[in-house]
Amino acid sequence: MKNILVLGSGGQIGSELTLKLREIYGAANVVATDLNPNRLTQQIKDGGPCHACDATDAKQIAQIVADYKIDGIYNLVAILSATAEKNPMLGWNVGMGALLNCLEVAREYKAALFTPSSIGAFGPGTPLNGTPQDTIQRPRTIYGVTKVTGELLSDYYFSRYGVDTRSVRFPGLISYVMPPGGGTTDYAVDIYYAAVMGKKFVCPLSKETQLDMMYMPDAIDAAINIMEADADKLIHRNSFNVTAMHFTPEEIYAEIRKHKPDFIMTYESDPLKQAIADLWPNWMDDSCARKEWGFAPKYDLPKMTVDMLEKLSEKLL
Ligand code: NAD
Ligand code: AKB
Repeated sequence: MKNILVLGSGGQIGSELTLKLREIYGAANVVATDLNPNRLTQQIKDGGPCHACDATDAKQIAQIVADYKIDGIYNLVAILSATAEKNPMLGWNVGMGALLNCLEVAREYKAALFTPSSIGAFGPGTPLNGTPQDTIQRPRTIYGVTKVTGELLSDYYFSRYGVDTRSVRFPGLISYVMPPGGGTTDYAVDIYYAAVMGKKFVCPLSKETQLDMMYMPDAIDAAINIMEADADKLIHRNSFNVTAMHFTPEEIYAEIRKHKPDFIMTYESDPLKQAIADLWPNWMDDSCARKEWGFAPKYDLPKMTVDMLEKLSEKLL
């Protein structure tokens, strides 16, 4: 890829991915866009081309792709699980609208396309421990339904039209840069903010809710490395299981307390988030990603915790 378009650059992933892509491919060659350009960080605005773009309008995407001779698109536009469940039509229209437009534009302009899937693509009937790469996917959330549909459509455009679609099923992503946008796994970011600010944290998930997670630098590397992977080595495409760690609220709490012994967490269930989390994997098998394109995350829970606490202290205190 030489010229890249990022849709949703103002979000949790986009804020960091856009900067890393500019480092690698050159600042002038990575176009940052968002529905709401005010969400773009100053660093992104100052560092290279930026535009407002509504990904549910195919013409807006096509215009930027034509103007900048784009040959790679990172489509990060979606409504995350908890927010989408409160407004299912919004979740469907935004997630599927953006994806279909990206697929059509990618087909017309021969661009490669990355669209993240999620652990939300699983549901009842899926083995929750060691969730295999190829398994039952019958999610009960609108977010999950859009993710499974997205995986299928992306594979369809590859096999039917040769569009170079690739993606990963991200677990909950943890970052100190941009707060998360309405997901079920947000607690694993919020808990660090509370710990650094010296506030009590009320966890919305139960003590024993185990979920896959990943620190943002590993997620950014995964998004870039899969797009750079040798196509001949890919048996799968949409989407690869990827994970870096899995823990319960008790385990992340204990890890933070090693550094902040006075930090207090209590529990108050959020029934919507709990119901969603209960149907997501405890841990996924990501051996296909490791074998087919060398996925190798660098951060585990202890290493991430040290970095999160250090970076958030610099940012907040
Ligand atoms: P986010 O909600 O933080 O960011 C999404 C961005 O898209 C926002 O800046 C928003 O303004 C923008 N947007 C919304 N509607 C738009 C539209 N019509 N046109 C253009 N932009 C629009 O999301 P994120 O956490 O960065 O997630 C990005 C992708 O990764 C999504 O597909 C999400 O499902 C997936 N994912 C995220 C996580 C996670 O933990 N963050 C985990 C698994 C998968
Ligand atoms: C969410 O909780 O909705 C996201 C995800 C895991 O897809 N963080």
